[in-house]
Amino acid sequence: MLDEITQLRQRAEKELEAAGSPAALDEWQARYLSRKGEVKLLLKSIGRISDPEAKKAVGREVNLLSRDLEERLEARRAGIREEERARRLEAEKIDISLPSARVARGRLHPVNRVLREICAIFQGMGFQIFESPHVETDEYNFQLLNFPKHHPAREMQDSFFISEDLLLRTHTSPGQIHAMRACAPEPLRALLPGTCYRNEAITPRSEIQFHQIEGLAVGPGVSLADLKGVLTEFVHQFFGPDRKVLMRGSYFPFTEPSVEVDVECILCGGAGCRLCKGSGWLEILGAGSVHPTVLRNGGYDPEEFTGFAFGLGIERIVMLRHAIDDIRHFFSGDLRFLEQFA
Ligand code: FA5
Repeated sequence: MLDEITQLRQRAEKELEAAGSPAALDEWQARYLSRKGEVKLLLKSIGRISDPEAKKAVGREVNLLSRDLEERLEARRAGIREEERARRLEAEKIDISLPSARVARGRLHPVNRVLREICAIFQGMGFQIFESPHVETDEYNFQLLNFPKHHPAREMQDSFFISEDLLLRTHTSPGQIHAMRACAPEPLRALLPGTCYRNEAITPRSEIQFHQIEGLAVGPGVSLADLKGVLTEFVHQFFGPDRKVLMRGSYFPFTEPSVEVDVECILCGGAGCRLCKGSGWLEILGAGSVHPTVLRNGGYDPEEFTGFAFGLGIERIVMLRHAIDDIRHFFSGDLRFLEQFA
């Protein structure tokens, strides 16, 4: 009987080695180790041995065989799992030596770049950035800035109306009221950059959508001289330290007095050329002392507080700096234009 056990062991081990898949292992397990498997049958046949010593010895051998085969089966299962994993890894291997597809890197739009540059100059003079809504009420865009309904000054800023009372802001000046109402009665220095919208004929110098930066300073004793100092410092930092600045009288309903600010022509240095149309000066912004009514609308007592405000158009400044002849290039989506500002 011991010979029989040895033969069974050899046969089972050989077949186990040959089983190469989980299904073949299941079959092997059924054949040798299941309830009706050969090992169990062997165990049952022990009952027929009459000699107790021999019975014990055979019993021990069969148990040993059963345990060994169980262990070998588990080891073989693990081996097959490992072989399969290795095969899968080999099949799914990624060739990382292949160069990747080039990802085009974006960069700031020239308008945004100049906008940030200008903001940084004014931030250096203590101005703080505020954001205000693009969709405004008629009250904020016009009335609180001293443009009553039907006032002829509204002609200067033809608007896109969403309803009778709502419109796309035509300038960043309504932000003055938002900033003042947020800060009054504390003094403030605010900067309001953003997009503006006007119902205008599109020409090489005018778009229906463009960007402005509004500046506002309010405090006791803030004067037009402070405005001139701040704007001269800005011109010197942005256009160059030798550029002259000219303030001319103008009109805006929300500033009194109002001025238009010119910078010495960057092309001819003031001699007169095609760019400055022979005048030697280029207009860059509108400004003035904040009107007392506007101060009051913002929550300040005009007897105690004064202020100045200015508003500059970014596109026209970028056009000046890079000698761009048509504002429509900026948002035409033509990459050949934009890539020149890498
Ligand atoms: C204003 O919008 C005033 N809110 C500026 C201001 C602020 C005055 C604070 C006083 C105090 P104006 O309409 O001139 O002013 O516009 C200011 C600038 O915005 C212009 O100089 C120009 O650079 C730019 N701008 C105006 N309309 C257009 C347009 N259609 N396309 C491109 N840029 C424009």
